[in-house]
Amino acid sequence: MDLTNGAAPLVCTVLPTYNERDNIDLLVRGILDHATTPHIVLVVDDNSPDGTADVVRALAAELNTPEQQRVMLYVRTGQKGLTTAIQTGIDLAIHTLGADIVTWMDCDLSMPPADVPRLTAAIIEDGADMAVGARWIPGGADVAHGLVARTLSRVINGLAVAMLGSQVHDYTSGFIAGRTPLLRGLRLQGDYGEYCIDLLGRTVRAGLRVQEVPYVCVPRTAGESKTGANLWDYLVKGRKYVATIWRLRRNHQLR
Ligand SMILES: Nc1nc2c(ncn2[C@@H]2O[C@H](COP(=O)(O)OP(=O)(O)OP(=O)(O)O)[C@@H](O)[C@H]2O)c(=O)[nH]1
Ligand SMILES: [Mg+2]
Repeated sequence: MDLTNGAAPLVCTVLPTYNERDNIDLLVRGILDHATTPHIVLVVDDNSPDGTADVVRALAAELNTPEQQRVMLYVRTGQKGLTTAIQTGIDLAIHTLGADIVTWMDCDLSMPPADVPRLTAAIIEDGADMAVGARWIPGGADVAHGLVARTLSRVINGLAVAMLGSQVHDYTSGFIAGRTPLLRGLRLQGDYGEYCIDLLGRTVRAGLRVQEVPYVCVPRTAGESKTGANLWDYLVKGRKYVATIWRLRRNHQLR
């Protein structure tokens, strides 16, 4: 779809969930309340034992009408994992729902739902191919994580900027919006932050336009982190992130 031809584009926000019962209601309502274009929220839940899917079913029953489906749920039973959940959501958003723009974010309310239209505006109004919510630019911040996690994130993102390009300063963001034609040709690969470095790195290196939108990452108040929060976990993740940056850089040089 030509986003400049005046018709309002359809945006689909993919929400990957595992045990987010106490966050998902507020998040879905927040996204729909702030939406500035036709908007569908698609929750991809990995059969969470805490009953996240039941909360989404209740929301769908309340907010959907025969004319307008605003809340959709896809429950996966045979598969688990953040990256494949997002990819499943992107595929459904594009091929089943006909979305023009797909966005996704964490569901722990650490990424403010009010910022979703700022990401889509970067595409619709400013002509970007992809928009990324960024903590490490003026106006952005991370008040969710401690000093060690913030420092490691800044060091890894500094390395990514030096090796992959300075269009992006938060390669591990996970708060993304992309045009359908771009996303249709891409497959996410890697775990958690790795997939994000890989996606943004490939997009930047392909010469496409990525626009950053500052956002403030706030602490999760309900539910538990799935990625752990001790120094060892951060170092294990960090090693994988550096390996991803290095692989992208080497592949580009070889080409
Ligand atoms: N569908 C699905 N979603 C997942 C899975 N693991 C994590 N998620 C979701 O991915 C998002 C990020 O998970 P978090 O636990 O917040 O991980 P994180 O943001 O790296 O960790 P914190 O920095 O501690 O918040 C949340 O929306 C989770 O519910 C999974 O296996 N399947
Ligand atoms: Mg989180």
